[in-house]
Amino acid sequence: MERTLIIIKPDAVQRRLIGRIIQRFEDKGLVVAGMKFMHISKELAERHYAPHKGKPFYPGLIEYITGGPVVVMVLAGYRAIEIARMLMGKTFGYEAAPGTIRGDFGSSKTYNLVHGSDGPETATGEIALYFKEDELLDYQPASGEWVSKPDEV
Ligand code: IDP
Ligand code: MG
Repeated sequence: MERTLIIIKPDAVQRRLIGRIIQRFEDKGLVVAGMKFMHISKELAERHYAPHKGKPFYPGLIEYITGGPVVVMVLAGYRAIEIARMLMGKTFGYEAAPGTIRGDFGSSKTYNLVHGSDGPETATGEIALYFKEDELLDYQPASGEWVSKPDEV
């Protein structure tokens, strides 16, 4: 099963949207493989967002992601990366489609509620930033292939 790193960002935690955001991922069939509630340090934020260093929004992004506690999760499932990104919606809230997390809960460029890995290599690297392998659990959800059937044609 594919894994992706999801962060419920400080704005979503402050706005008490944790449950509703996790619900959307679960509803679609993704399962929680790991989860922690933490305050991201400046050092960790800089490692996570290293690809954006030098961009005009980078200082504000570091301030944002370190500005309060977050929920960090690894979600697992068939096509987990792509599905999570689709549920999140486009980066800027004002461009994100209704029905997506970002589209339904805000219109900000910076404060966009949720992070999700953007590809398999990014996912592997980001997961390693936040979790040790033994903190991630592999199991089959009881719904099994009624919700997600990887081998269908
Ligand atoms: P993504 O989160 O949809 O993958 P990225 O381009 O990787 O988007 O940007 C990382 C984060 O940086 C965004 O989620 C958002 O919080 C912030 N960000 C990106 N572009 C801008 C911008 O132009 N202005 C302000 N904040 C931005
Ligand atoms: Mg990104």
